[in-house]
Amino acid sequence: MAAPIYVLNGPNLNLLGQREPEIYGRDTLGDLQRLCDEHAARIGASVVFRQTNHEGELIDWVQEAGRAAQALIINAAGYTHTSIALLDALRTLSIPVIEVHLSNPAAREPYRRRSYVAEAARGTVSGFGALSYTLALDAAVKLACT
Ligand code: CA2
Repeated sequence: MAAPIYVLNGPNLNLLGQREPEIYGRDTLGDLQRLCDEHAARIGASVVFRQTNHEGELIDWVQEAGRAAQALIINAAGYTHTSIALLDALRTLSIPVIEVHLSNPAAREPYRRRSYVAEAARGTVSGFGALSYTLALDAAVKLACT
């Protein structure tokens, strides 16, 4: 059995579906997890799906992914735009890293235009709501095979 793909989610994403549906859609985090599990099964992969509101925990999981995953998909939420500690952790990985966002930060407030995560990622999928995650899974499987 191949190693799983880690899908890590950062702060406030536990509130998905409850606020700002015009920006983030109506899917809950549980819906997203189900979608990822189902899509992974279709493409012959498995997923470890987690969310945290804590920067240090996110970094612990990034390090764990480096030991246990074939690829990492990360929606670091607000930490995308602020965390050099997270960037340092991502930079230590030799597996493919894919940045993912529900919304399109480039089309929003100027402070969302800077992504530290992007500096360590092979690529970014953003702006497609839940579809961003399944597109990222497709990319992760392809990248992990090459
Ligand atoms: O679009 C994305 O996926 C973001 O990573 C979401 C982050 C935001 O800071 C990034 O710029 C883009 C915010 C996550 C907050 O999640 C909420 C979900 C529902 C209601 C309120 C916040």
